[in-house]
Amino acid sequence: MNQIIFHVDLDCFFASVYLINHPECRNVPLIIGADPKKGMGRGVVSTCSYEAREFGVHSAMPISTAYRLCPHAIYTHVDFHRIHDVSKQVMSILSTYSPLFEPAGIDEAYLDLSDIAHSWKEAWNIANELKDRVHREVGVTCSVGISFSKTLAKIGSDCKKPNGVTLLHPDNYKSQLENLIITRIPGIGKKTKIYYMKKGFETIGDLYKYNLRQIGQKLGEHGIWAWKSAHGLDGRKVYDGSFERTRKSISKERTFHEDVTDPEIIIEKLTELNKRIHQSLRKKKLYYRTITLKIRFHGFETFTRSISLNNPLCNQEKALEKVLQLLEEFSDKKKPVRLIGLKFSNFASNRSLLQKNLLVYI
Ligand code: TTP
Ligand code: MG
Repeated sequence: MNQIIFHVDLDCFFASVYLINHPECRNVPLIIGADPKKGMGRGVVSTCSYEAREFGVHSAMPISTAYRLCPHAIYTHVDFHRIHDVSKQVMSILSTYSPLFEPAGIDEAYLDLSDIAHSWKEAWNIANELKDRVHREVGVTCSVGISFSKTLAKIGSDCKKPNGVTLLHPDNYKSQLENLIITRIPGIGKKTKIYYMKKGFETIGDLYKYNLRQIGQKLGEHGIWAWKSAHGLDGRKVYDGSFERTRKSISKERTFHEDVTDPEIIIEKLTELNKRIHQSLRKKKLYYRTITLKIRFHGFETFTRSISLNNPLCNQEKALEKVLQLLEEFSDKKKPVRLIGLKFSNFASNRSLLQKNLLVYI
């Protein structure tokens, strides 16, 4: 029997949170983000209601562009406090549907219903019940993708937004997805798209035209990954938070070709290491409580310094601040540096964070 996986994603989440307390703003364009300052504002759109999307407004767009497209919209700022609160309410409802529950961000989660739903029909009914319950109890809508892999469930949740349920089972997924643009596969972004377009692959259906061997010849390793993803063969399990017990730390270090005395170069390297480690931390959804800096001076004299955080964190900028504080402790050494390294450890999963009401949005 196939796995039965749900991907639940809240609709225009930050805007929906605002609408809970401002029902008078329903059914009109609503834009959440920076202050537009009559078109002169800086910053970006966080999200917007579906009514605003009809004017071409979208997340990450400069707020000045949004104002040009939709000057008559209601503009308001992000209320993180409320957003965390609503996210927590929704997640706690979702987690009652399966013990295999994985929050995947502030407004999305995966659920493994394989041992709970005994047919696609039953899964469909549960998804509709879940969606209605979230609406009834919290006042926001969500969309659900149901499928036999995480990737297809995620693609599915985006198919009938807002407030829709999409079922992609082994017999219908190809016909449902073949006309979608290839960027609907999570992991194929604007840059990778160009590679696929050049090779003549515009839609998900273009991947379905070939077998795996042919795809390997045409598109290489990346294409093989995309082909498998598009066929629901990603092999990813819904992760229930037990990862934190097996993974102890993530670290990276660099040895300089020549010993370095310029603090700018050391800071630049630490910034880069910090960025790269945070890319994997985000992917693995790991929140750390300890940051360690390692430094080796000319002559192999090696030191480590750690900082412990009160609350688990996964935030690149804040981590860099702490790393630079740790570096400061060596400022009187005045010796050439041979190696630097960073380690993030003492992890909490976002599941346990949710339980403790500490989810930090990154
Ligand atoms: P998304 O789920 O990507 O978007 P959404 O919920 O607003 O809309 P959709 O109905 O298409 O799912 O992101 C969740 C929230 O994250 C979003 O409401 C605001 C925030 N966000 C940003 O602040 N900046 C961004 O660039 C994106 C993509 C999201
Ligand atoms: Mg969303």
